[in-house]
Amino acid sequence: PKEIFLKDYKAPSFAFETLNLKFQLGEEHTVVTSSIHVIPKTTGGKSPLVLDGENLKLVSVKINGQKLGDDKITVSARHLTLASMPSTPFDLEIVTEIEPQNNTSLEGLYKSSGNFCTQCEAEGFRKITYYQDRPDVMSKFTTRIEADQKLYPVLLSNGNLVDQGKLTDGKHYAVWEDPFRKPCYLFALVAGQLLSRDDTFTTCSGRQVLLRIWTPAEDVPKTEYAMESLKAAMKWDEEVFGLEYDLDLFNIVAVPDFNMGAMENKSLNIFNSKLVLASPQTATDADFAAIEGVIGHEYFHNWTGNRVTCRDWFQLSLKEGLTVFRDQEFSSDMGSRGVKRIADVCRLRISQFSQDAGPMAHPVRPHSYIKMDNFYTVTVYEKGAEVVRMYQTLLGKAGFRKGMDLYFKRHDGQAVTCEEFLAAMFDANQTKFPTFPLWYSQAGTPVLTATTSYNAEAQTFTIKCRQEVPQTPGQPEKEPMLLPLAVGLLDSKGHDMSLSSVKEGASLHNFSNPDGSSVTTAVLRVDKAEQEFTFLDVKEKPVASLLRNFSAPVRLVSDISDKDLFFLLAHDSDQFNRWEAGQTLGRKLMLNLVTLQQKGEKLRVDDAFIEGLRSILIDSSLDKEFVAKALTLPGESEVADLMPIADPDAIHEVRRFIIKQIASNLRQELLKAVKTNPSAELYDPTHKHRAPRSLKNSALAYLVSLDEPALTDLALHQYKTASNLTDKVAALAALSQNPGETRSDVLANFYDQYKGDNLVTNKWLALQAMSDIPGNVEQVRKLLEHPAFDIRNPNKVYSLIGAFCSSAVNFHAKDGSGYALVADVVLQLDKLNPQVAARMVSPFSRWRRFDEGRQAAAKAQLERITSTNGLSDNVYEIASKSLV
Ligand code: B3K
Ligand code: ZN
Repeated sequence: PKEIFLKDYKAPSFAFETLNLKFQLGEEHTVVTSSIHVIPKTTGGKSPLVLDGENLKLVSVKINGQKLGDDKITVSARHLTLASMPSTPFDLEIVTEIEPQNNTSLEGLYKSSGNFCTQCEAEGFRKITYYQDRPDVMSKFTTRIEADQKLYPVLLSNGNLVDQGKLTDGKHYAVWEDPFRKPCYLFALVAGQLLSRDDTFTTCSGRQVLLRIWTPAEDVPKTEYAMESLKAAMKWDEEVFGLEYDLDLFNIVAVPDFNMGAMENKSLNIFNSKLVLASPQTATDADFAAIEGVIGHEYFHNWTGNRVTCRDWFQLSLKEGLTVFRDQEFSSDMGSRGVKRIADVCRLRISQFSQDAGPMAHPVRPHSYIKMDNFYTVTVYEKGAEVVRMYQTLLGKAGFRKGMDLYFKRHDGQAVTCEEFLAAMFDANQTKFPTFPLWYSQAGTPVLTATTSYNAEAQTFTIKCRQEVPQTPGQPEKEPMLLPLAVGLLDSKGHDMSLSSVKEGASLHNFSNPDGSSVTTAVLRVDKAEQEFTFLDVKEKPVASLLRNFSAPVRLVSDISDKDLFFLLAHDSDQFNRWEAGQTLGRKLMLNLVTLQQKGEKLRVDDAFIEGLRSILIDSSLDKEFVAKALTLPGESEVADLMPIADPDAIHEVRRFIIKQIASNLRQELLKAVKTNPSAELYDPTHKHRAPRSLKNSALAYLVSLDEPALTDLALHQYKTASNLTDKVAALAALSQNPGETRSDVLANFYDQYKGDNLVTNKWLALQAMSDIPGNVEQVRKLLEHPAFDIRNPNKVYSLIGAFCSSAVNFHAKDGSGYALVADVVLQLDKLNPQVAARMVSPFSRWRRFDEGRQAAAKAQLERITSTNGLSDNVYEIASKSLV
């Protein structure tokens, strides 16, 4: 397999000005005719034109209407090379044949439930026709689709419908024209039996946009929330970023077979059904929230990604980090900002920090790849979003907006790099942070160590900072980089002190808000390996709230005492840090108990910890969704990442033990939380209604962990009477913690009730797959044969195998049976869908973190994978890099 490097980037030597595509869709094969107006960029000499293409049958090539001689054409497995091309503009016509009905990779043109659809990002267009499949080749697309009218009544592509009509033999056609130049990864085509929910949106300049969400007829009623989310996203982007939609039509199509969540094709977004279809009885609060977020995300790409796109795939975070940041902000404004931040940081810490500490660690802008699909990662997306958030933290909201405005002013219609984004941000604010660009090139999570001291006489408070960026593959040495450290100081009553000034080296910085109000959170710029900041006029010994709102994606190590952590948990005005204080205490407690567990000693939970949680639980002034988050212990994998040798069994035992201790000590308060927060008869997914529901269901899970008949009955009652799927699944999840007859009965009952609905049965698969009950490996193996499972459908693979890997005790089963199970599936799946197969290899990548026995077992499976003949590049890249 060939590795591709950022440093080798070369601009294309042929521009493609216009592209006319004709699709003759058929059951046996589909004929694709591509007519390109080519503008050679190199002066003099007749250079060859090298086009990308995979699994295509070449029918003919014409230059300016003349058939090109065979001696000028070279076809290889990945390319079509056309020799001695004219040095003046010319028309190129290429005819190819493809078989979408046999395309199980779900990239390029394929069939899902009988309908034709496409997925071109990153490099799927080359499975449709020969082309310069790279984002810096932008062209004006016109697409003509011809198909059987009965089988495929709806024909869609990007842009505006400019012509349609009947053909002979029961066929019909449609012609779509996209006025905006775009790279081929944004091309889309859909043909099939679909109906739409229609609505309109009037933009800020008064233009009416027709909004259409397409699904099979029976699913149209389930698209209401997606439509509401779309309208909210369009309005939000106008209000927050001044960005208006630029066409008169916006289509979304939901398909059941899709590798990822969704795709932002220009004016024709294609979505995985699970991120469009929702009803109170078939989707949970989490599903509704995900729909809102992803509908927003894909819509926001219209500006950040489509109008301004990437020069090459190494720049992926230019559009993805930025668009994730935008969707996070959108969801924050729609719901609870604090809770959203907590959820995003959890995800970052659990998945991205772990990736950054392992063999697959790569910078936000990777230096190389074998398969680009493998780099749609939490690092590019979530850490990339943190990088964008840091610009905002450093420049302020208004400064950030100025930067965005300048970015669009300079680069609308262009394919650019991360440097251009950075330059727009800095130029718009007439500033420069010399070490900030390192966030794009250095992998690894910085460790920020903070030591604090108070000088009562001088009334100063000093924070000593040390930063270190750990080594990562290929990057043994790192430079210090700019970390924005947001700090607040609490007085003895727990109130924020007003901050007057801070001294750093020789420079003094006075704080003042533009509106004259006092500053209570200061953003320190940590950019040296060692650095000291001294706050002046600090009247009493404060408790420091460091890294407020998680102002930089770092591991913070501080000398803060448990007493101060409890104080922050009770008082911090920064919701994120209030939650984080509890998490820090939880992590410490779990690590301590794991040591005891490993020594076979008796476990005990401090009263202070329980009391801290009790006061949060009974504080009626708090957002109930926040309370639910604060009651949740750090995850097992988070704790595993902090241990020299991860011990999944001990961590699991300890976490279960603490949960039961909390449940038995807070029984009355938890019961009250369950009883006083019933769901309203009429389901409502908004934060106001979701918040009490999440608290009630967290409380229920705690209570059921005690495995007492009365408490189990409480959950059974909720299971039976629930009027929405959130409550039903929460009760089912709570009950399935405890092995036994009740568990099997409710699981069977649930399947019976929902077996007709794939999206709901996927939850049933996931719930069983991620279970920590002993010996679950065999159960998951059996589920592979269950009618609810289908290896060709990515959602089902994620639900069964993806979820299974999240149960540390079973995936990392001592006997290696969990590893063997996943490897079996990977090898079977690789022949069908390499992209999804590669995703299932990732959980292996942290194998060196475990004891020798597990290491040997995991390594053996990785070696078994890499030594398999005919392995895809996708799986090869992840497996072989994991072994290094
Ligand atoms: N841009 C797509 C990702 C497509 C990935 C293909 N391997 C979805 C998104 O981030 O919006
Ligand atoms: Zn995206």
